[in-house]
Amino acid sequence: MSTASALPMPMSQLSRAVTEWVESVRQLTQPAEVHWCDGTPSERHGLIAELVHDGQLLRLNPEQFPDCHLYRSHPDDVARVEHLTYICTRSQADAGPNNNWMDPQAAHAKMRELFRGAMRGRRLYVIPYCMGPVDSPLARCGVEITDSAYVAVSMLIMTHAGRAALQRIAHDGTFVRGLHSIGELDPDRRFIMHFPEELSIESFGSGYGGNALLGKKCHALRIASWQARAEGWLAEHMLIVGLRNPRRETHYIAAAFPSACGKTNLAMLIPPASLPGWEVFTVGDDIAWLHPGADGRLWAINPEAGYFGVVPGTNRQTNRNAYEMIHRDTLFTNVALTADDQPWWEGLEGTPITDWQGRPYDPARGPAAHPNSRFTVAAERNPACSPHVNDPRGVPISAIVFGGRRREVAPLVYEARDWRHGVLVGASMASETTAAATGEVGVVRRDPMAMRPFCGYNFADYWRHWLEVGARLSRPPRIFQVNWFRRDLQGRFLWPGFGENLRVLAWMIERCGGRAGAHDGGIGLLPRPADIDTRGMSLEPETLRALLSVDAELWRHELDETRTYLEQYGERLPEQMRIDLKKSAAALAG
Ligand code: GTP
Ligand code: SPV
Ligand code: MN
Repeated sequence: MSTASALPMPMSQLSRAVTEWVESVRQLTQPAEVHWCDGTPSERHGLIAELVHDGQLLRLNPEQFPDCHLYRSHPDDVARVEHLTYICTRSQADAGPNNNWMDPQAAHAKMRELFRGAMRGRRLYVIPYCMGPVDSPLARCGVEITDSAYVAVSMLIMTHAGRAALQRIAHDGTFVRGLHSIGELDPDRRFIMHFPEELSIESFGSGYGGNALLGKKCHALRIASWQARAEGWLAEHMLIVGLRNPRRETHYIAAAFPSACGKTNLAMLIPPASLPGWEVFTVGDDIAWLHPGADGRLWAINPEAGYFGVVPGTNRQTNRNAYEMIHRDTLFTNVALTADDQPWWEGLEGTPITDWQGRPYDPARGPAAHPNSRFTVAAERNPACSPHVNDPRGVPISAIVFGGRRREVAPLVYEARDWRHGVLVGASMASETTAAATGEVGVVRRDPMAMRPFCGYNFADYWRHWLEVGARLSRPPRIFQVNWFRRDLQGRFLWPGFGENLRVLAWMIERCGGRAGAHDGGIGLLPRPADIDTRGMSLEPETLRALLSVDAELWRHELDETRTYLEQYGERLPEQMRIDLKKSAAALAG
C-alpha cells in the first residue's frame, strides 16, 4: 500500500489541511508506508487478517465465536494512565487543579522528540473519523494518525470512519488532529497530551484504550468538553438509554458513572420478567454530547459507533444482551482462553487454561482475564440498539443520573431538588477507583460528574457552564443520584443490580411524569420503600429500608469532604455552589 494508491478519494476532494498535516507527520515520523483508511468492511477484514498472520491477533473458536479475535496488550499497558495525561493550555489555571498541566510549547517540544523517526519500518494509518452520525449537525470530525494496526481496527469499529468522514471534514473545514504512536511501549516514555486551544492530541508510548483510541476520551471528552463550553453544550461521560414503559411512552435517560461503574450494563439492561411491558433501547454506553434544543429540552447524541466494554462480570444472567452481542465480530483484549480457544473471563462457568498474558493459567497469579479486559464491538451488534442511534437530532433527555461505587453512605437513589441542586449533587460525587485506570483499586476519590479524568478544563469553569446550560432550559431534565454498590457488613452487595436497576429507573420516570411519591430526606428527595416496585423480587423489606436510609452523621462528614474539595477551586468556584452547600448542610441538620 503506497501513499497515493490508497487515497480513499480523489486528491482534489480532500481537505488540504488534512493532506498537509499527514505529510508533515510523515516527514517527522518516517514511516515505511502510509495507509489511508476508507472505512469499508473489506479493509477492516484485511487488516485483521494481517494481524492474525503476524501473530498479533489470535483467531478465536470459529464455531462458538465467529469472526472474533484476541489481542494481548503489553502487560505494562493495560489501562488509562491518568498521571501521564496532560492538558496543555496557555494558562495553567484554565486546566485547573483537576488536570496535569504542561506548557503547550514545552509539551510540543517534548513530543516532537519522541515522535521523530518513531514510525521507521512501520506503516502509518490515517483514520478520518466522525464522532456522531455523519449527517448530524451535532457531530464533530477528527483524523487519527497511528502506527498501530490494532488501534486502527479499533477506531474503525468505534467511530464512523473513512470516506464519509473525510468528505465531511472537507465540508466543515475543521477537524481534531490526533497523532499517536505506540513508540516502544515504554512506561517512562509515555504521554497523552491535549491541546484544546489547537484542537489537537499527541499520544505516545501506549497502545491501550483511552490512551490510544483518540476519538474516545481524548477527543470526545477532553477536547469536546472545551469546545462544548465555548459553544454552549455539554460533552459528558454518560450512557444514553431509552426506556419504554407499559404505557408505551419512551423516556431517555443519560447517566454518568465513573469508569467500570456500570454504564455499559445499564445502557443495555434486560427488564426483569416480573416488570412486564418495559422495553430498553441503547443509544450509547460511554459518552454523550448534550445540546439545549429549541424546545427547551436537552437533546443527546452518542458520538461513538461501538462499545469498548469491560468484559469481566458479563454473562447470561448479568447482561444477556452484551453476552450475546460479543459472540461474533468482536475484538477481545486481554481475556483468558479455554482449551478450545474460546475467550474466558471471571464471571463465566468453566475453566481457562491460558491467562490474559498467554501463560498457563495459575490462580496464584491472580485473575485469568485482566480486570480491565475489554470487548470492542459495533453498536449495531447490540440486540437492544435503539432505532434512534443514528438520528441526527439525537434524543430528548428526561432525566440525568449521577452514580458512584460506594460501599456505604450513598443511598440507592435520591433526586435533586432542581437543576441547580443537581449540579452540586454531581460535583459532590465520589467513587471507589477501578481497574480502568492504573493505580490502586477500591479507594474512594472525588469524581465530579464522573469526569475527573476527562474534563479538558478547570472544573470550576465546568460547573459554572453546567449552571448556565441549565438556566437556558425551560424543560430541564430532572437530576438523580444512584448507588448500585452499597454493601452489608459481610461485604455483600445489598442491591442485586443489573436488570433489577430498572425498578429504580421506573421510579425516576414516574417522577418525571409527576406520578411517583418522594419525601425530603435531608440530602434531597428519596422514594419511600413503597415507591419502589419490588414485585417478584426476593428483597427483604429491611434491606430496602437500609438501601434507602440516610445516615446524617456520615453525610455531615461527606459534606465536609465535599466542601474541602470544592474550596480547592478558590475564587473560580461559582458562588451559587457555596450557597447551595450551606443550604445542604442546613437541610441535613433538619
Ligand atoms: P467504562 O467503560 O470503564 O466507562 O465502564 P462502565 O461504566 O461502562 O462499566 P460497566 O457497565 O462495564 O461495568 C463495570 C463492572 O461493574 C462490570 O464488571 C460489571 O459486571 C459491574 N456492574 C455493572 N452494573 C452493576 C450493577 O448494577 N451491580 C453490580 N454489583 N455490578 C455491576
Ligand atoms: C473508561 O476508562 O472510562 C473507559 C475505557 O471507558 S477507556 O477507553 O480506556 O477510557
Ligand atoms: Mn468510560
